This record gives sequence, C-alpha cells and structure tokens, in this order.
Amino acid sequence: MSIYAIGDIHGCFEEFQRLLEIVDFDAAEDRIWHVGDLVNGGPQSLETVRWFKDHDQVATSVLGNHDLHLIAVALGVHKKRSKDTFDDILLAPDRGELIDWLRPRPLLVVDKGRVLVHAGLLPQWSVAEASELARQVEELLTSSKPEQLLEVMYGNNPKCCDDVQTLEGRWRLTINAMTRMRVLEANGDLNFSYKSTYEDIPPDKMAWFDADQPAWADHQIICGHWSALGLHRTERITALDTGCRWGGKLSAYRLDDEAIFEVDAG
Ligand SMILES: [Mn+2]
Repeated sequence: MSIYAIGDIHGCFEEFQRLLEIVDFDAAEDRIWHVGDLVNGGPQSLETVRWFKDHDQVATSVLGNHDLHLIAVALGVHKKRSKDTFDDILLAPDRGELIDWLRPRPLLVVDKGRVLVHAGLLPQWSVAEASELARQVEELLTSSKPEQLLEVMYGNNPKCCDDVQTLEGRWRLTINAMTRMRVLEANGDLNFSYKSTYEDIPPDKMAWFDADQPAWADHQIICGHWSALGLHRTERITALDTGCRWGGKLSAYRLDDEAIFEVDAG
C-alpha cells in the first residue's frame, strides 16, 4: 500500500488521471492525499469533485481557498468572480450532492507525524492547537447554518494571533492561514500580496515555514497553494503545487519512499 500526496488539481482532471496512471494507482491498495483546491482554474472542476466523491474511501482532500469560495457561491453567500471556472458544478444535476460532499471536507489532517493542509500553519500553533482551531471551523461548515461562517470568511484581518478580538476573527485567521498564507512579515503578520517565487522574497518577509522555531515543527507538513514556490522540500515541509492550472505540472509525492512523480499540463 502506498499513499500519494497530490498537489493542487484545480479542475485539471485529465492531468490527474494521467498522474494516477503513471503511479499505477490501485484503489484496492493505495490512498490519495490531495492538498486542496480541487476546483477552479482548470477546465474540469465537475469531473474532479465527482471523482473524489466517488473515491471517498480511498482519497482524502483538505479544503483549499477555491473550494471554500465555491461552497460560498453555491450557497448564495458570495458572488461568483468573473475568472471563476466552476460553472460546470453550479449547473450540474448533482450540484447539491457535490456541495454537500465538499462541505464536510477537513481543513487539516494529522496522521503519524504528518500534517496535510492547503497553505500552512502559523508559527504560534502547535499541531494540537491547529487541530482544535480547524475543528471549530469544520463544525460550522457542516452545521445547518454554514452561512454564519461563510459570510465572515472573506477579508485579510486579523493579521496575526495577537490581533484576534472576536470569534469571527479567530475563524477568519484560521481559514486565512490554513488556506491562503504564503509569506509573513518580519513581525509575524500575514502578508497576502506576495505571490512570487521563494528566491525573490524581500528581506523584510519570510516564507511561513521559515519562521524561527515554529510550534508545529515536530510534524512534517504537506501542503500546496503557492504555485510560484513550486515543488519545495525541506525537513519541515513538502510543498506540491507545481502550477498545473497555469500550464506547469501536476505532482505526486509517495510518502513511503519520498519519490516524486510529475505530469505536464495539457
Ligand atoms: Mn489555493
């Protein structure tokens, strides 16, 4: 049995199927961990979500920012953006079942010293603390009133743990760090504007995983979200968004032997 962690699919279903072929994925034996953002950007969000729903027993996907945005749009909480490409789901006859399947996906999965999360964890969070914060958001998403979370989810504040003054602020910081974070300011505040490469990070900012002695560092984190970072492996993290939706590659990481498999977009 092998576990394959897969980078952001973003509706690139054809590439995902090719990747399963080259790793010789066997649903009777193997497992998939997807880093989140199943939808939006690529051409086949619908087929991608249907596949994961149909393979619920063998494939795990954490929620990414685009998955949460789709849920908010589908439930009428937020307007669709002009560049969103998930109309195929919104117009599908099984739209209700697909959104009902997507809503209870986790923000965070912890297993045998590893953490699966879309973007990352704040340096102040131990894995136990992050799990508790994720659980609070997951509970709201699966409740009968997910709107109470989805309506307050958008926005860039609070920027750090010390700024949290309300329950809504705590939810937003949890979602923003776990699904949108790339770099931090020198003082630890979240910065949402920097989206470029690791090499070009200005000296007054740092990648979230380069913070000094993060409380989560007793775990290895598997994440995606930052396509300009590309395949990035350190002792602490394996980042797998290799930009398939932008014409890059879709990547898989076999946990047992740390082998990397890639397919080109298109
Ligand atoms: Mn993302």
